[in-house]
Amino acid sequence: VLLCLCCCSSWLGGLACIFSTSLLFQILVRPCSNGGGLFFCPQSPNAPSILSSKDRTAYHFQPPKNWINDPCGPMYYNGIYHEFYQYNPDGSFNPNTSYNIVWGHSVSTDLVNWITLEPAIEPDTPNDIKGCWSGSATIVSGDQPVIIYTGVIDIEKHQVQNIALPKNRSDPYLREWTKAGNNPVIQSGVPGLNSGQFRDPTTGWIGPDGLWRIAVGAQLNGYGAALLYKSEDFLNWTRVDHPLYSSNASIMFECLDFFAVLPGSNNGLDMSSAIPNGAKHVLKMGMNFGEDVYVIGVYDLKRDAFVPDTDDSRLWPRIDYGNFYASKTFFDSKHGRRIIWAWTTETDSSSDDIAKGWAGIYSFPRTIWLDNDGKRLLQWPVEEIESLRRNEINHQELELKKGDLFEIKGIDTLQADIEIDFELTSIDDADPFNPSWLFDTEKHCQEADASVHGGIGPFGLVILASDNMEEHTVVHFRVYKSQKNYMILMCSDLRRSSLTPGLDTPAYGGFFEFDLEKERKISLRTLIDRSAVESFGGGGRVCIMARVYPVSLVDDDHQPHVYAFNNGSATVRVPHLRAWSMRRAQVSA
Ligand code: DQQ
Repeated sequence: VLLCLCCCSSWLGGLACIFSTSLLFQILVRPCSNGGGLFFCPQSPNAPSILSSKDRTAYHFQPPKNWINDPCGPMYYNGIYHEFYQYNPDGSFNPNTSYNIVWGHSVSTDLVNWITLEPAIEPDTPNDIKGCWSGSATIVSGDQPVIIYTGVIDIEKHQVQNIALPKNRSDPYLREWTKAGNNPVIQSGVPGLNSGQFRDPTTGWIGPDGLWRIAVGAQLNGYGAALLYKSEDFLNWTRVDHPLYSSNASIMFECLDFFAVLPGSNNGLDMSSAIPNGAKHVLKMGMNFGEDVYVIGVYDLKRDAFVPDTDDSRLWPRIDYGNFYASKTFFDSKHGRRIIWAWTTETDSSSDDIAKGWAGIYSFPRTIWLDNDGKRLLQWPVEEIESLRRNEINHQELELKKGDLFEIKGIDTLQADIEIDFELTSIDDADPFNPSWLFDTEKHCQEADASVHGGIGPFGLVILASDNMEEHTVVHFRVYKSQKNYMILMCSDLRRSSLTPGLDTPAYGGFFEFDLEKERKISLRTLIDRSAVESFGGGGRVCIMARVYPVSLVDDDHQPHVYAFNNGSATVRVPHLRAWSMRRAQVSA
């Protein structure tokens, strides 16, 4: 069904409905192109506030109320998944200056539905009196869960590392935690270390000498470092005299994560056991206080140091190119997989957050593994998400010519899971790739937005679109030919997502290399959850998490629209399009 679109009614002084889709993009873009965006329409001067209960997500994790930031210490223990999180018990504002952040605690049996418990760790000793900051959980000797976390000890925010243990291991939910008598187990006191930038200990791993190791993020001599510590019993720690890794790519590494992956396998590896030969290691670093970057490399056991495949930090990929920070992985021994999730902020104002009574969500838990070529991590929502699917709709063998839009109907377009494959009918029309785009992909997504015709692409999804297209979010691909291979650009362009002024609405973007000679299909999966839009491109090679607050959700009783589109010269086929409405998960009770 090729649709009728109504756009820019106020600007054109009347309702313009366009039935012919071949000229659709040209016509839409021309009268509205002064802003440079597809479907660009002038914004209403008095756009209403975003405040709407419709913005609260239905299946992305968040506690019933208040502010959250980093995920902390995720683990699977005795049949239960535990999620701890930086939580402000006092309200839905950033507690940065109130010094009262605690470890919130929720549990689940399926990573989809969650039960909220009382906070697990609160600032009540001199070793954490100004805040219990981020950290990790390790299951020691197969059955002893141990949390190691950062304590803030004064208003200058000096930091130390502390341990907490479950009070009663036979409580299935591990509700109560006791702080170790020998806290702090790690203090700063290292020459060149900034003790106000010394935090977020990793999950432990076992070295070839049978000793435990952890890394702590730090600023050492002005640069980012992963300080390395060793222990026999996980309680008493000594520093190794060189860092696991350090780099001038950032002045500090926050929320480090260090784990092994096996090329060619999507099974996870347990860092508490011996790592098989041939495994690669991944160091994930929170850089520049907002970007989760990873580097694949080798763990040199002799030197006890991580050696990245490339030191050129400009080439380090992001775990996710959108609103996604402080991510944490854990080994799920129930399914033998590694799981990752991260904090996604609100992008509205802090006064809106206070009025809403909540702020911050988590990306949906994703399985994470190494691509066959050993160069890239792949991520995909855990399969348990499928328990939320209902009302499947299915289309096959669609053809999208330049300018075509195809409306996806029959699902709840506010809460949906959409899987679509785009098959290229020819790859000869790919425009040449310019490697400098890699260094500012967001800029390239703005310049080459969905209204700019390319040889192959843009094609993708238009989602959360209002009736008249004044508001819409576009997730799209563009195909380029590089010297060696094909490079695919994926963008999640939020610039027209809401009429509300003052929101943060970037055009996020990331590139991935793809062998189109071998495989002509580029897949896109997008999870729509009210104000969350989480997309997985090329089978999870590029992921983009985003937040949007369309005004039409506030006032409108009817559903937003979702379309598949193509605006490139080459026709693309859609061999399969499947979409589902998504039930509400138990995440807020
Ligand atoms: N958030 C925590 C810190 C961490 C930062 C404090 C990253 O431990 O470095 O809430 O978002």
